[in-house]
Amino acid sequence: MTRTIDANPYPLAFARASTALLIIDMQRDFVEPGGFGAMLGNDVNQLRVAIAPLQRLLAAARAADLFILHTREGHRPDLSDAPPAKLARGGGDTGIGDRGPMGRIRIRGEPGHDIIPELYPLTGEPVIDKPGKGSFCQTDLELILKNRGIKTLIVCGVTTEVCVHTTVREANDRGFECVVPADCAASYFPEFHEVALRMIQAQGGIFGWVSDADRVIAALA
Ligand code: TIU
Repeated sequence: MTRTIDANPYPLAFARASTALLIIDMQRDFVEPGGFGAMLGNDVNQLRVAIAPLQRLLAAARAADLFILHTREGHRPDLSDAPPAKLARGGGDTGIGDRGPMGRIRIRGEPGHDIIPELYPLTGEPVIDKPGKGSFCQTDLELILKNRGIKTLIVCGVTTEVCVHTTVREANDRGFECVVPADCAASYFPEFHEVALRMIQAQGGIFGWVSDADRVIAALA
């Protein structure tokens, strides 16, 4: 059955069986007070506003039997999958692989790398571990989505202008239709969040759609 999500710049047609909810990098080190993001001086409250709408959307997606996937940005403990250019980036004293406030920074298995308890994956919801900002780069995400017959992605998480944007761009070029519920994504920089969402929907939806949790939930019901 074809449904529509009320979205900008125009309604997005979708079917529940071919739609997935993709939640990007809701990891403790980005989102929690006392994590690495906060240590760098970022205001994590700018990201935490997305948690409650995302909890509502996640519950609705589970109730609608949508395919749900989660991503985490991070690396192997030996850093063999971390590009030297990424390791050098930032210029600070503490970076990827170093000891941070919640274990080694961006390392799989460390507390700060894990997904926040409010949005923790259930058994059967794939978790994609990605070494980059985009969720398709050097992961099996595309294979998993194609195997499930997924055509439409509801993309949420943090941060809007970095990992959410990169993922939506990658997905669009691979033929997926992406909608970002504005209140289910967030940035440390509110102006970047706003402009990132405007960029997606400009020019007739140049690489996607923008909606919000309430409108997506209504469409799933
Ligand atoms: N997940 C994600 O967006 N990774 C980042 O590094 N984002 C920043 O905004 N730093």
